[in-house]
Amino acid sequence: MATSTLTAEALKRLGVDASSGALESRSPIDGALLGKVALTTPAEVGEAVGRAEVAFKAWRQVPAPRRGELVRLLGEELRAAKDDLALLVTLEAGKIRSEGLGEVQEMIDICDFAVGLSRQLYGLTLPSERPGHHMLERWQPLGPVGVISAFNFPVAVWSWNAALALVCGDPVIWKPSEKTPLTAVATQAIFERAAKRFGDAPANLSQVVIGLADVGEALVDDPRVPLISATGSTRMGRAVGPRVAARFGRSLLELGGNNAMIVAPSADLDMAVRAIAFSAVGTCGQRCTSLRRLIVHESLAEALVERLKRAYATLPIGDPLEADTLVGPLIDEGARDGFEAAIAKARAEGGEVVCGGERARDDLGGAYVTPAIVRMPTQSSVVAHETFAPILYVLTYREFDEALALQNGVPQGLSSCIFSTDLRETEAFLSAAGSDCGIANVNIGPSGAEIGGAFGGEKETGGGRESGSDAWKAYMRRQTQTVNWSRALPLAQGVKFDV
Ligand code: UN1
Repeated sequence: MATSTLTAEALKRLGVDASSGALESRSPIDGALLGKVALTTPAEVGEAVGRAEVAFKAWRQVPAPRRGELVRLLGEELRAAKDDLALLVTLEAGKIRSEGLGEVQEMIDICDFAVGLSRQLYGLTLPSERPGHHMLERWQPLGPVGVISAFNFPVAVWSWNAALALVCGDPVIWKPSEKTPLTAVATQAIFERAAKRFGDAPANLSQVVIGLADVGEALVDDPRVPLISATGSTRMGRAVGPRVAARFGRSLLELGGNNAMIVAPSADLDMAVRAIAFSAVGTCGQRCTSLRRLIVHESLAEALVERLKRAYATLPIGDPLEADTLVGPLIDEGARDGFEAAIAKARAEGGEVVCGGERARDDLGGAYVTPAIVRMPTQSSVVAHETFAPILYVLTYREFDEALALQNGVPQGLSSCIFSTDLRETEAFLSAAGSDCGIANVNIGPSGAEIGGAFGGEKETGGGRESGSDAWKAYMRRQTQTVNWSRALPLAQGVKFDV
């Protein structure tokens, strides 16, 4: 069935009208027009923030476990809508079906996590130095949260932010990628169903604003939005971070990754080959956690590259709606241009293209490519740069320290991993002097993280943490409280000030 028909039917089942508006959504699968949505103006962003402020004043007074109930209902609605929303993710972002379903599962998982969290927004009690006093540290709702998300996880990133923000007492204003507006509008409709079932939720707890950079800027510059959580390129983060800081706002940045795997002599190669294939070509190399650099012990390099070449030769590339496909399209022609430019640059820097690097499936009408493996003489500039496409650069090492230096020797710091069965190596990799990334894995690839851990990275990845662990603290304001229950007024540090 045509992508446009499938989209129309899924949108109808989800109760979404996407028939008019200035922004067209086109499928990366075949270029077909999927729907149209209205563009928000910067002035309308200001109005949305005003509505979020009103919602915040009411929502912050609702007990946190009750706020959790709204997120529980959101999780239920997502379960009911899982197939349709996942289908839209495939149609609009080009992910294979199983990855589209996985993305919606991440949304459900974070809702479950946040429901439990709504009873665990723990503060501290602290001993006071003064008699008859006690001190507390309490976490208070922060205010409207601006969420800026990318095309590659068009709905899950919103949910990592929204599920936490909502239990923390904060409304959310979401600017999705202009490449994936339909999945955003559909997610908003699902949220509204949950809010309706909840009953007395304030209006506008979740709002979507759609547009290009001017819409993002209006959100980023609004002093009524204390937190901007932005996912995208390092270039975008370089623009957003200083603007938010200039008004003393907080930002949570999830930017580029340039994730590596070290394959040591003791590695289980069967496992490594599978992990490499999933993390380097899954999502057509368009995860921020995608594997981009393979750092292989020189004794294994020939054999491993040979095995990978054989595995890559069997990859089914094509329409992600088809059950067997493992590699769908890149998001658009611009991404394919970037892929081809990187391959050319790699060659110019002395790289040997072992396989792939070509255009593929011109019959389908999307930007399909054959995933590439490129052996590089050194970690040159093309390798240090994140190209959002399936290119795996292969480097070799002799000593473990050399591998670690290569792994850490790029500007980005999101995810990393080692395949080794040598405890000394794996522990060194996980030690203070080991991987410098936000995520460090042993005997699994760099992508496909669970929601229970804090997700994010260091250096040019931006330093933010979303999702599990104590990432919720970014969505709250910390308040230190001191209470005097005595009949005297002793001053701290023994200061005397009698009047
Ligand atoms: C992203 O690519 O923006 O770890 C996030 C993973 C997913 C999240 C990726 N859970 O690959």
